[in-house]
Amino acid sequence: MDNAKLTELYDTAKSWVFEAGEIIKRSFSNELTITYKSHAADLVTDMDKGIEQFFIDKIKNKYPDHEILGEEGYGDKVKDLDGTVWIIDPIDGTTNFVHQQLNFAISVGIFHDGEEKLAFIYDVVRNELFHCKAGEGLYLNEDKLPRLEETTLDKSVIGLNATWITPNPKIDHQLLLPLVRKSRGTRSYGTAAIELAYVACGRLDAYLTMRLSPWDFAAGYILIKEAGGIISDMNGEEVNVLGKTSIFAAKPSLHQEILGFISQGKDDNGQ
Ligand code: 2AM
Ligand code: CA
Ligand code: CA
Ligand code: CA
Repeated sequence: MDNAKLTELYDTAKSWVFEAGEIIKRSFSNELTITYKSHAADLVTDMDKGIEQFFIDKIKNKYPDHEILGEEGYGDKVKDLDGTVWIIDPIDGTTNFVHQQLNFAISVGIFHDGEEKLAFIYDVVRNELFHCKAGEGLYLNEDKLPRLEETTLDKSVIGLNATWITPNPKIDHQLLLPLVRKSRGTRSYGTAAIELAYVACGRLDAYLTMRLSPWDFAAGYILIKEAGGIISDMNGEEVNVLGKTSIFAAKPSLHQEILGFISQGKDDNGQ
């Protein structure tokens, strides 16, 4: 894809993200239809579905050969990142959307022939759009943000869900205790997209989570790389963008420091 085409795609995608944001803002005065997916904490609203359908209609109309992977399943069965692929979470942080009407975002990541190209994470209520066109730096609205600098755990604020430091079936909950003890503090926003955007812009120094799907992290993955941060899975391995995975994003040297604690914890537990 040449630069002119990429710029056109960037401008178009950005305008649709803003348009979708307006639809969500207007919805606050209407009653929401809320249903459960797998369990009582796994909510979906008519707005999640409506916004995903909004993007699909726009994309299929203007770019019929593009593929779309969306959380609510109205897109395509995307098997690889050949061609142009949009990975969309229409509302990331649905529980917050329902309970707070705050701390949720639209997340759109666009890949072309396997390469990360464009990303948009739009905090609709705060009017904050975190975005990038690969190679041109990370932006918050109109402002270009500095690249991420190195830091140490004792000076860091870490995004972490409390679930992972209480006994749970997925990981040894002791593993992440050093982060809670040694960092300046932990935060949990309940929206992976915003937490990843916050790492990209430096509001968080790192973010760890155990199980996300492509739509939760695709745009954040692109933003963090563009900002000079490191994003991997919990073992420090390369992320499979089309798979379910743990996610560990951090400033460069901090990523290494935290990985040390994680592997040390695993050794201590004989894992
Ligand atoms: P969602 O709001 O789009 O579902 C905190 O719940 C974060 O984890 C959110 O980013 C949420 O995305 C994501 N998440 C992923 N799988 C989830 C699930 N099964 N239930 C609730 N949240 C989930
Ligand atoms: Ca969901
Ligand atoms: Ca999500
Ligand atoms: Ca969602």
